[in-house]
Amino acid sequence: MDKKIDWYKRAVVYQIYPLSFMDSNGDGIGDLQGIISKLDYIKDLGIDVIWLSPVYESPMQDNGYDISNYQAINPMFGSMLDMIELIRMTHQKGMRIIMDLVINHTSNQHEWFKKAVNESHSLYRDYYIWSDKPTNVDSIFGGSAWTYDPITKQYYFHLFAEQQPDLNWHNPQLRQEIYTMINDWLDLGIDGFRLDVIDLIGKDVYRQQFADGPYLDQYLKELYETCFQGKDIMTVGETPGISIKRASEITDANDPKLNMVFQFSHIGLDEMPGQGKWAIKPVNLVEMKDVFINAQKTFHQQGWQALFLSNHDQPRVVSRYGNIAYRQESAKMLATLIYGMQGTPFIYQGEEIGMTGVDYPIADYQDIETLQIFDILTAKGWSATKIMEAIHKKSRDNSRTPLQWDDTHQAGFSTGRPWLKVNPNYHTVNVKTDIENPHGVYQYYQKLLKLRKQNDTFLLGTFDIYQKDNKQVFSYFRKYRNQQFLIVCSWADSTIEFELPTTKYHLLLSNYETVKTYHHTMVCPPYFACVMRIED
Ligand code: TEU
Ligand code: CA
Repeated sequence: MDKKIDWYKRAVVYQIYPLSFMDSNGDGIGDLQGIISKLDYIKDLGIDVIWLSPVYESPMQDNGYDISNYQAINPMFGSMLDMIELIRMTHQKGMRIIMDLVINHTSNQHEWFKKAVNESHSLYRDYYIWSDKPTNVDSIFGGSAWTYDPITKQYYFHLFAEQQPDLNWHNPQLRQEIYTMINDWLDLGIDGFRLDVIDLIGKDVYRQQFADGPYLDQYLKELYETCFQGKDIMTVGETPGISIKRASEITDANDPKLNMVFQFSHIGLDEMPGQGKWAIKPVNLVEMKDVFINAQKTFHQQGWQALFLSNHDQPRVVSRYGNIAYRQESAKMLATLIYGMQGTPFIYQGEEIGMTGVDYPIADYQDIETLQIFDILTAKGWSATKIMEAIHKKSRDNSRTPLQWDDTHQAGFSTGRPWLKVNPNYHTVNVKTDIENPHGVYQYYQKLLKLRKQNDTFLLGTFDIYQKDNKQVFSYFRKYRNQQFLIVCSWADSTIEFELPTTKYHLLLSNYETVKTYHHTMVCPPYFACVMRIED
């Protein structure tokens, strides 16, 4: 094994959404002590790093992505002592922990914003973005990006909810305050950060340049030099609005800014082009291959990326790309597809047991984006049926339902009433049932992650698509030195035949117990996946 490779490239990351992970005190809300009680479960999966979604003080309009105090822990999650204990315990188990850093915006309850709105002449006024007249820009959650402040009689800018005013990164004093805060967390023992919508900080609002704005490289460089340089940490930027090429430049180790990014080009493939996330279309597998070919080839040359299909903003993968009639098969197939590629694997809580999405009535949803879009689409004249169909498919609450630990009261998540309804399928889909099952999803993840760790080909190898025009099978080679793997992933819901490039291979892993082949032909049952080593 090549020892010189940075640890963050070899690492496997597990994302925890604290609200929904594990409730230790029966108030229906997941918390830090709940996480501490489940560290062995995470470690046993094969995890090296935990990414903790925000636990800072927050009015929770956007579940913590609206921070009112960067230096305090939200009491609903626990105390600063609990946080210190979580860091210590994570380290004790041989893992690291990174925090979410939301610095494109704050909550409107942050002291800076409160001072900024109460007084036009406050020093803090310039920490935010103001205008006498709103421009014609929509926020990402829908509706205008400008909200009127009746006290100072100007509009403030927000790319997300109106309770999330955007920070003015052009103000050097604001930048210094943020850097100090980041360094304080690093001093406390945090191993790095996931940087929320970091591609937005270089924006020029008046020239209508938002993602990948003209100041992005400059501010990222300054952030790197002031906070990250020379430290043994991991930084991963969320960059939904950036091209693959730019994402690879930003993560180029020869001009370091961030270790890696979440690049989003594969995420919008079930959307009608240009019509936003709620106008849905079926995924075209060949189109998806094109996107991954481009990303894999670009990052092979320069930079580094996170491998992900899901997170707390995205629907559950089984419901989105797989098939709940083949729940375990498709969960494993999708894992094989994405974690066979080059990059650092990110697993979102619940993916490792094949959790699925939900289809609640609107009254059961909690997500601010979902509730806002319900009103907006209603006003646009969409029928209730069409709106609910879109919400069932795409609402962020799909992935935010409590983690299903067992088949007891509230899926073992809480002794009380959870903040968001538990998915009713917890009687069959839960951690306890899954981990005990040798054919469960969890044990497959363990094997897949182990295979990755044992073979540098997954880490360093080239990526070459096989049978690009095949509309049902996503298959690719990974090659490094004299080793060559072929990954085969069927998206078909029936049994199909697939022509292999050779008859000389050794099967390393599959989501079906028996694999039938004759000559060059492999018989692929629904959602079949395998990893094979090519022997010639
Ligand atoms: O998300 C940013 C983002 O642009 C999207 O993922 C967006 O939330 C999604 O497309 C809407 O459907 C980050 C966080 O991950 C998200 O939870 C926050 O709401 C958002 O930033 C604001 O902080
Ligand atoms: Ca709790």
